[in-house]
Amino acid sequence: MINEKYFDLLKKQEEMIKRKNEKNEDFYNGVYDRYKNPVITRHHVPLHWRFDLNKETNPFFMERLGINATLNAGAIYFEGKYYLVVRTEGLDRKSFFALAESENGIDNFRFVDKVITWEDVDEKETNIYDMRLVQHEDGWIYGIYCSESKDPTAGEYDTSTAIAAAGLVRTKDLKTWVKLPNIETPSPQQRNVVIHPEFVNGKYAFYTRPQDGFISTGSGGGIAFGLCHDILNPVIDEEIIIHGRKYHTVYEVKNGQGPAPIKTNKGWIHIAHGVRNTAAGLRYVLYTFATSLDNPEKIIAQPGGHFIAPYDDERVGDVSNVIFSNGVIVNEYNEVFIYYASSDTRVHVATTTIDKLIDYTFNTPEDTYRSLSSAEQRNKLIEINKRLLEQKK
Ligand code: M1P
Repeated sequence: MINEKYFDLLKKQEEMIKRKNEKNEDFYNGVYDRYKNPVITRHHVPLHWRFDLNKETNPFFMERLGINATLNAGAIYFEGKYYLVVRTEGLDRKSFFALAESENGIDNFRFVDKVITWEDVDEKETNIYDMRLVQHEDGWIYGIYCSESKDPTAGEYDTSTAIAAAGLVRTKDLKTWVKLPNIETPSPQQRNVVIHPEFVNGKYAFYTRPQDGFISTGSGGGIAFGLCHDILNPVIDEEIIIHGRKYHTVYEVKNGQGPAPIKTNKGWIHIAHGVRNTAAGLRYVLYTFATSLDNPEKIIAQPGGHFIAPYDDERVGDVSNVIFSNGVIVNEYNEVFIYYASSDTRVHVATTTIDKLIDYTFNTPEDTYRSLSSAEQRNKLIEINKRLLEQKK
């Protein structure tokens, strides 16, 4: 017998899921639109994934397996629908992947079927998260995620030092997932690894993020590029930093490739996250840069400053002051859907177009790296505008 409370909650949840998402008209920067509601929150997770519906075994209708957060979602446009592989975190801190679909990419996202699993080949793997979903030209859809385990060399009383590795799976239908070996790189720690959608010199190409520590970059850091010839035995022998950390930028402390780069006629446009330290802890923002079409490791444009930063309510959550993106979709109309999580808690969308993304990435002035040079950069803009405004008088 199903508890009646289930039907009450289901009705409320349906109303919330079916709610139309509208552009947030209070926000304007000409680059992208923000929306009033997040596209996925923990309240979107189906009730039967959380509650035991049976009145006899759950007389108080308690949530047996609650959800803490839904965040960092991989994204793909597949057979005309917008899919997210959402990092879904239970109350036990363990993240898992869950597929959600929508017809328009902006609202009505619904979790599909049941939680994604694959062959469990590594019993030391403790946590999995932040999948990048990439349709590769070899015909497979690859998912690269962070596979985290306890550092076996941690001292007896150290219960938190961990090792991050790049887990690899692939699928053709988003239903059946094949586990491949983790990607080996020279770095002892590896998160934010992304496969490039095309072969480069006949090889699989990857963006990596070498680090010495699980959290701290140490001597590592920066977005690196590396090649591998065999995806079934994925070994990247060399990681070359293509976009490093730099003093007094939004990526001073660390950075990482977001989703796979977007191919445009001007170059590959990358959306990455950059991290700096503040008195209130780390601040994560998104920034963009472009690399050459012929040579995706060569930077050809890098606008200064952040592209998306925490805004209003986005600032607060489990890990406040964080914007993180590992999913973007470009549809057949060259509309761009950037899925980003705020404060490690919920997923939002920002929409723009390929033309706007190109204009932003290639025409936004670069960081001058010094205050007075930045002031001059701004004064130039003011002078040009003043002349224009005077002509209008
Ligand atoms: O808490 C903010 C983010 O921290 C990590 O990012 P990075 O890999 O750059 O250190 C990740 O754990 C990410 O999931 C998280 O959103």
